Amino acid sequence: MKTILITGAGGVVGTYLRQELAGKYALRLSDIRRLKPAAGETFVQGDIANLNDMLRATKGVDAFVHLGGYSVEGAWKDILNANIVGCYNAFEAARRNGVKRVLFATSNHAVGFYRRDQVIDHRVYIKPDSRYGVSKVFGEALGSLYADKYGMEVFCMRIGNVGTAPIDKRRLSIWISPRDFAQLVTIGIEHPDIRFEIVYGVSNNRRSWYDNANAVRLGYRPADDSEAFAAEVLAREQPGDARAEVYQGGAFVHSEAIENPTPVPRRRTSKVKPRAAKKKGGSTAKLKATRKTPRVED
Ligand code: 15L
Repeated sequence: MKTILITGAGGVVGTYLRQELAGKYALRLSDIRRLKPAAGETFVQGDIANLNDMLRATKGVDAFVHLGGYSVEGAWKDILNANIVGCYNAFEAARRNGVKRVLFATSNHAVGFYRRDQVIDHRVYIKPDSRYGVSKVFGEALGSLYADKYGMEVFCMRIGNVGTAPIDKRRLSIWISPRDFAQLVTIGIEHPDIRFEIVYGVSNNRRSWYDNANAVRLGYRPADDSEAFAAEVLAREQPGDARAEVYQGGAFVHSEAIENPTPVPRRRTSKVKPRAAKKKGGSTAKLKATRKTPRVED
């Protein structure tokens, strides 16, 4: 069984991924905060801004899913440490430890300044909508360098918004279900012919802004479509900022700081420990993001 490192394993996306990949891989989790590994998991606590921590985490793994970092728009020093220094450490530690296959969690915000009336593919010129988006472009560029210069195999997923349901109108176009995300990650781990690829991490949404032909070429067959939630989502939608409505990145195009809109999922089994699920008897859909300041390694 392959051993897969997941950084930022305690965040929203990491928690879903652990649930979806359980039993398929030996999972090595890493996070800045302590996590309790379940059966089939091991844990290495570490800060991605520290190269030595990343060298410990990447030792002996077959592939590396780099989710760790600052997950929304925020202060430059936070983005710099987590997403620029942290991303460099991730690729460099993988290289030094001979880990060829790296899956990088980039974001729709690398291209968030494209308009909503445009359909874009993986070859378009980058148009980041925030400092956060710029940091994701940096990670893509670094991945390209490490692929060309050091022969690494780099799979960049421009993730939309991962969750069990889309949370608003914008997310109807960029939503990805946990099982579709796991399918994409599995392609990134298993596909025999990856050098450097960019794909969109979105489900098969009718309202998508992406031509995800590159993911389809590599075998991606997403099972879910946000349209099933559209009536409910649109009925509760409030009019937003006019500028944000024009661009794919939404509020990221004008805000200086953004809260993570997605709560960490409640555990599905007793194996994964939840963080945000504080309300007694509350469902995932009812939970609000309890965190005021987004953390490093989300
Ligand atoms: C992202 O890149 C963030 O990591 C996530 O928290 C969401 O804000 C998402 O984009 C989004 O655009 O909804």
